[in-house]
Amino acid sequence: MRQAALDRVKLIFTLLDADGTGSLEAEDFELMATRVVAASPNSGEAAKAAMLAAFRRYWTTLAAELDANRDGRITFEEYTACVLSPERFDAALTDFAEALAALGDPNGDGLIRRGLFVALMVAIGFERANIDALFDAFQPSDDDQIEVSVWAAGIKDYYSPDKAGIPGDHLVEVRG
Ligand SMILES: [Ca+2]
Ligand SMILES: [Ca+2]
Repeated sequence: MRQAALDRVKLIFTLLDADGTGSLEAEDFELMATRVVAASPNSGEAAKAAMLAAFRRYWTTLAAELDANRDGRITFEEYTACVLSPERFDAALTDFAEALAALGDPNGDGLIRRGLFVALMVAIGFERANIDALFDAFQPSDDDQIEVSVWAAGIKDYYSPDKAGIPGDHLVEVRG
């Protein structure tokens, strides 16, 4: 695996451990789903429900595939196995990426404003400077919006073990 992919996986594991226990449990995904949905108050109920469902599916998929010792929690060691066989998570990740991108587009015009993008990514736990760098890398329009499809694709790239030099790497950089 490429180092860039490993760095991305490390960061996302830390953020997914929303309650800070040091491992991933079902509660982490409930907590983060609540935070993320709360960051987009103008989104419709269907979009919010889809986001919640996507977080739950993400957890049940991870638990089914990665909880090697079946103790209801996923350690970092267990989690890193996900990057070795990304195809097993493809459906859940696609679901998650589309739900998150849709949440960022309350008026359904296919575009996401920087303000809501930042709010959602802060809710997940990323740093503001990294979020702005990522948004810029997605090449926003003159009125500072990006396409929903670009973001959804970017989320999937983030989890791809063979990708390096992608916009998502901006999330990992330590920025001052
Ligand atoms: Ca946890
Ligand atoms: Ca386990």
